[in-house]
Amino acid sequence: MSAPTTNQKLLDWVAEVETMCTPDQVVWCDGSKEEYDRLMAEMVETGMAIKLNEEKRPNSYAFNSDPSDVARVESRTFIASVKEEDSGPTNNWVDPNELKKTMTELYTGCMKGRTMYVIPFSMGPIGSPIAKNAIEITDSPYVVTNMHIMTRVSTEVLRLIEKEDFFIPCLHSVGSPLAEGEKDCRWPCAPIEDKYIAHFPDENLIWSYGSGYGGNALLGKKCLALRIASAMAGREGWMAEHMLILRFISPEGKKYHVAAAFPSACGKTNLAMLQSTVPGWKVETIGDDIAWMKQGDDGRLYAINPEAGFFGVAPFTSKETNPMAMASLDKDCIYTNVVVTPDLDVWWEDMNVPIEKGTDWLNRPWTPDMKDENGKPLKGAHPNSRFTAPARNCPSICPDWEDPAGVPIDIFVFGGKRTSTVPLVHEAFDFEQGVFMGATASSEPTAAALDLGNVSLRFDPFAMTPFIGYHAGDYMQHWFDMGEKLGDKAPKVFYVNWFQKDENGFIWPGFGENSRVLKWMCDRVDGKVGARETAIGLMPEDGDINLDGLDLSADAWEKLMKVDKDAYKATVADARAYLAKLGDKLPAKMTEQLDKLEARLNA
Ligand code: GTP
Ligand code: SPV
Ligand code: MN
Repeated sequence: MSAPTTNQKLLDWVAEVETMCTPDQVVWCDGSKEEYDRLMAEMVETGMAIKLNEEKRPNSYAFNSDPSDVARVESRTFIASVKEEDSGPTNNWVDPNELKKTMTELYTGCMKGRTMYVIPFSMGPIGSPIAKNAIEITDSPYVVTNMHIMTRVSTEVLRLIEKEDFFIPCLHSVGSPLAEGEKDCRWPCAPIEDKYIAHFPDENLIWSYGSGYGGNALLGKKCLALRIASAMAGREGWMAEHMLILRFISPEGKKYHVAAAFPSACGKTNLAMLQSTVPGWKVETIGDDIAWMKQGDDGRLYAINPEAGFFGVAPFTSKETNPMAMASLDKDCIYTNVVVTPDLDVWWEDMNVPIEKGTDWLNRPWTPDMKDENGKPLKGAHPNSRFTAPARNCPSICPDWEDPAGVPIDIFVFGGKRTSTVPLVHEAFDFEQGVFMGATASSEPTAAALDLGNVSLRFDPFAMTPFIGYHAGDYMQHWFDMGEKLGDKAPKVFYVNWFQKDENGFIWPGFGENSRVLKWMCDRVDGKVGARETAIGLMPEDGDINLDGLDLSADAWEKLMKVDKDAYKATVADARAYLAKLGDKLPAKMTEQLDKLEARLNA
């Protein structure tokens, strides 16, 4: 196949990779439906993909991964900056030359027996001034089809690359060459010790080897749009954040824009697609995972979603909890590690749909009464099973979601999963305290990463711990600097926790009911309601969050709103120890905020 571009940089890079990886053939992708259908047909033919029931799930497919390749692996993720101090304590660092040497050995001959796909894609609307043009080279047709949904794959991107003579090179291989005549397996990948998710921020380069899983293999997402982009943003004065973006519209038609950062599997997709229970108020979805934000000419902060689809957590997604996500799954989707039913539909835990039997994510016959080795129900879908859905399928998608100018952010929200201590909602006294709240956010671990070990709680600054492409201290300072630039145009900052538990489970009903909390935030933005001062921040006055119709006792509400000073004092001590790891890159403003919080708690 002759190359459909004249850009010499790109031709040279593709030739170099081809020489190193020695694929059987090279295919340049164009993002067409014909290409998608052809690759899917090939994968169905080889048994990698299952074509789902055309009546129930038109144009949709299911995949099961290798049991070892189900999530991101933070221990195998590297920020290989030239200077070690540019990587920082939240990242694994290796000298870039050394890492390239190690990985070049792995890449040598790694595509034998496979096709090398060259994918031109844009993060953000093609041609928009905020968008980035990139090329992913991969030997995985699963990656190509997922990239079709998650990014804008198009030959138009090649034209822009020719014009600008710039692209972000992203190299991916599953790391599983085939011997002459060897039959491929269902999900090729390399053993954990050979997996590398590598970033070279000084040259905007991504090298990923050995994993086929989303966050490790769809390189436009976490690798480009967060790790490489956050490093660029830090240098250039904008922001690349692990945030959903939504528009909340009042009955009078006033629009409020919210960007919210929760760690992986902590509720971004759900909040982004929320069905408001506040009469007359409505949510429109703009993005569910990543926000790129720049200051506009009017001084405000404008956000775009660089993605084109949702790579969402399947378990717990149901018509009751997230009807907009369920509707997005009606057609044109890819499912990974879910249960496939005998009539070729999909199922997962807490979907609230009855099931008699199916094939589980490990490809075994499965029934819902089966137990694991501990006597607990044997899950049919992996806890980190995912759907890949086009954003255009979502009924709540905002008409302006692809506006290259973005939307002006009024409200930042931080949060995480905390079964105790952290109240339902509080507001920062000012932007600086808001940055402190984001920087000291914490959460209980989820199934979205493989190797977080047995920790019960981890600090997760801005929900970005696994995604900061540079030194976390410099990154925190960048947040303070943005605050200074934005001045009185900076968004108001809030912290939420939907996840407090008592003996009966979650205290707060969550999901659609979270709109009641969003409504309070909008009232605060408009100065319509006051707030009471507490040691940790501003909290709602009684009655300002409408609780009509909720099955919530006065006791339960008190628990949800309690500021447990002793527990917070312990957190301050933990935060000090955690932040000490940033050494002399810890912003002075962070220490100042810690001292102030401690003083308020002791007052
Ligand atoms: P990533 O895609 O990994 O970045 O995650 P995400 O933040 O988009 O997470 P998602 O919205 O998929 O949430 C994952 C989990 O949080 C699921 O188990 C949800 O059911 C649960 N969840 C989300 N919102 C709520 C809520 O308001 N209350 C409760 N109890 N659970 C929630
Ligand atoms: C996350 O883990 O935060 C995700 C899923 O959004 S993945 O893209 O696989 O990292
Ligand atoms: Mn995410």
